[in-house]
Amino acid sequence: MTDLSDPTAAAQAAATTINTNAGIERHDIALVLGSGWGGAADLLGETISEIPAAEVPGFHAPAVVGHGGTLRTIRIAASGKHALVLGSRTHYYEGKGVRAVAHGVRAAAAAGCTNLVLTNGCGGLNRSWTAGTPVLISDHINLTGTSPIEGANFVDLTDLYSPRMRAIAKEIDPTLDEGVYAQFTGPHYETPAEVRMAGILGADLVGMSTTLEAIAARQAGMELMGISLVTNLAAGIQETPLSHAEVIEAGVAAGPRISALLAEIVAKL
Ligand code: 8IG
Repeated sequence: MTDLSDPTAAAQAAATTINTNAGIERHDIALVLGSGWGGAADLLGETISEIPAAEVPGFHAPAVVGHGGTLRTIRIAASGKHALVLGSRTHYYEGKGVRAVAHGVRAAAAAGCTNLVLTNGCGGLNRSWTAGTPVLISDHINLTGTSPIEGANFVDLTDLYSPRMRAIAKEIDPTLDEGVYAQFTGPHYETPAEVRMAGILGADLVGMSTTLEAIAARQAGMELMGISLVTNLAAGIQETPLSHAEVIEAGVAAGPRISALLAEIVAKL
């Protein structure tokens, strides 16, 4: 396993493995699949290659059951472009450090990807979002207390979640709502008081991923969007305790809708 002491070199090494394995010079669009999104890439197009994450420099096997562990190359019929599907992500709560969290996105950028779709499963604060509702991320609140950027690099995050890509998604599904995503470190879910706090701060969605990757992607010059699958109402908003089984179930139920949505978005990029 390549260490991440030089994040740029590690991303470059991973990109070489990824592009060589796929037999192409570059990829165009990257997708990171979060909880509930595992099957959502199946409609994108023809899979031309696949590699276990553990065989790509700087990557490692996923920590969570229900998170896939491969990197897949899919040829998109509509455009002839190549999508790189990262079937798993490294979460900050794994304790591998923020370089490990950002590595997948940096590798995708080094592999040539200029567009990125970040997906996740999360808790929702809006009662009208029943389990299985996809929500576009309009902006984020990073509550992790850290950044993937090191040194005095003052990266602008205005319009981080591309208005152009969001417009494409809403054109495809005009019923899509938008919301502000707050990233907590996890791995525990929030207390009801923390969920109320997040709401007061302006969050509509609470989760354990995405914001650090989005920041790294912006630094790398990618145009990105995020889509959350609300797999549960956030703690205290739903009456029953949160369970990982419920998260998986909501993803399965939402599968057809989110798969079609993702495929149509990617075809238009
Ligand atoms: I799936 O309710 C999923 N991931 N922080 N809170 C946080 N992360 C989550 C939640 C949630 N649901």
